[in-house]
Amino acid sequence: TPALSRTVALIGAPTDVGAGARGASMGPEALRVAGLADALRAQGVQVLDRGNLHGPANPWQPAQGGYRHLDEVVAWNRAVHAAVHAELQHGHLPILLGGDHCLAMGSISAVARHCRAVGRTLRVLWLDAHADFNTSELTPSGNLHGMPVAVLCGFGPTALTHLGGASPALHPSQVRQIGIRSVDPGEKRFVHEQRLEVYDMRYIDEMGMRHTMEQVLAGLDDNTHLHVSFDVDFLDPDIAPGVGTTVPGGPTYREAQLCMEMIADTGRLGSLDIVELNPALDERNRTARLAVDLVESLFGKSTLMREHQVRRRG
Ligand code: 5AB
Ligand code: MN
Ligand code: MN
Ligand code: MN
Repeated sequence: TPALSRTVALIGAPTDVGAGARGASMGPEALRVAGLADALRAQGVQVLDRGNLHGPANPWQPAQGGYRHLDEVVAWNRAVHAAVHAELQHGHLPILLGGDHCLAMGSISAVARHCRAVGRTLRVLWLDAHADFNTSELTPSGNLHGMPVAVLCGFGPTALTHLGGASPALHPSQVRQIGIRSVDPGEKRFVHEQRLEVYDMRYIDEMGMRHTMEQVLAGLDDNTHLHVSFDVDFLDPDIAPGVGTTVPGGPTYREAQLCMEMIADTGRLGSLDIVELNPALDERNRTARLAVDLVESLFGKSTLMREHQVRRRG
């Protein structure tokens, strides 16, 4: 499978309105400073940096009716939805630079709308320590970054579930969750009830990342659009301290690389979110640099060497 030779559009969404800690709003610039655009160009991808979207400030208020900052989250996600949808219509591969993970409501609803229009099959890979499947009744925090998967599956306030017109944007069977290790009690029941396909850390420990990704990527075909929603807290906090909600026991550097490499090998990556990076909690931008390193693998960094080795072994 050749490296993806597509045009990528970087879209910054500098906000932390959906998060429980301040600082993810600095994520887009940290990723740029870490060299994201040049790293992608080195993989033979053409890069258009669209700059940053604009939206309301973070009012830092308590939850109302089970949601914190609902109006602000709606405003940001409308902007993200429009920007991501426009790039897809131009045939570009959008990369959303978050910002917190509530922004996946806007990006994935746009991807789902585009796939519906062009008759593509969408599969979403959710790389995260968390399931992000809370509702206003289940949430312990009211933070909307803990709810995007539920909202995309049709559970949430209408202004968010209908960002892309039709609702739900996704059926739970289109989602694969990888790296999960922190799920709230009510959220866990709901994950089971909706039959989300979860490859949690216990599964990865027992079966290995290679087998895990073989399951995650099984059944793809030439009509599949893969969306990767990469919450940086997916990674073990020893290698990725710059996130608001660290959970110990995540994938190692090599496990994360293999995960990205196996996605690259499919040649089906169509869109990407990089979210929850929190430079205020990072050490000299090292988590941002790691995220860039992993994105290089996601765009085929190891492919050439691998083809060479496979050929040599005969
Ligand atoms: B993230 C928690 N489940 O709902 C909640 O980082 C954490 O986008 C959510 O995965 C973490 O508040 C959201 C306790
Ligand atoms: Mn998340
Ligand atoms: Mn998370
Ligand atoms: Mn987080």
